[in-house]
Amino acid sequence: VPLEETSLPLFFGWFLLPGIQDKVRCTSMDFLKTLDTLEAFKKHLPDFTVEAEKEVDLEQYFQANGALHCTTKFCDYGKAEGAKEYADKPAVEELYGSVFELSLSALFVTPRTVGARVSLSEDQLTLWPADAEKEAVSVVPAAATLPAGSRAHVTLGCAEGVEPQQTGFDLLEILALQQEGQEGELVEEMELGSLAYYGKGRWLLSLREPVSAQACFSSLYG
Ligand code: 2AM
Repeated sequence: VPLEETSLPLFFGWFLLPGIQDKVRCTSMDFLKTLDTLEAFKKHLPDFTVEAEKEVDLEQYFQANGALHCTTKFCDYGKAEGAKEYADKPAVEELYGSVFELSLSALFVTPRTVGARVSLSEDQLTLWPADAEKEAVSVVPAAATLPAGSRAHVTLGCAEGVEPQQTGFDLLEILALQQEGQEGELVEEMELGSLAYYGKGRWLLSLREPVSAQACFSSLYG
């Protein structure tokens, strides 16, 4: 059945294949387990949570949600702006069901979310909606000046009461700071890569070796 004859999904995106989902979850858990024991993290704990006296168990703090994926277009069953236009894009129709290699290049943690940055290739950018970054400007003004694909991420967990789309905003905020020339405070060289602090509880681990994740371009009706 051609896509235009079916109703529109909740969202389109790349869904990580099962084996790699486990690997990414483990990497994320290892990172969280290490991060909350670091002196630097403890030093900045008041930026992370208002309960400054307490320790934070990051593995408990974030709740995992469903199958790991990188959203391309949130369609809300057709109610979202540009949903039909996206579904009708030739690239979307042609590549639906194909498996891609996503490159997860960094992990980031904020008081709201934990996620993985996805660095999209030229081919993968053909599936990226042109307005994805601009849609975020009411939350992250500098998003308008960031390159297409900057918002691409895999949500690994959200703090209680936080909506998943927050992960992309948190990533854009960090990338906007980098674009302004703030390199972050280099905190430590970890086994996984270098960890930098961007203030306000925002942490970025640039992976020494990006994780290559096989993912199927598809959609979720939910
Ligand atoms: P996420 O991509 O940051 O994880 C279902 O809710 C999926 O669509 C989630 O993966 C979620 O966030 C994403 N999502 C929800 N609302 C969105 C929105 N308004 N814009 C973009 N993505 C959204």
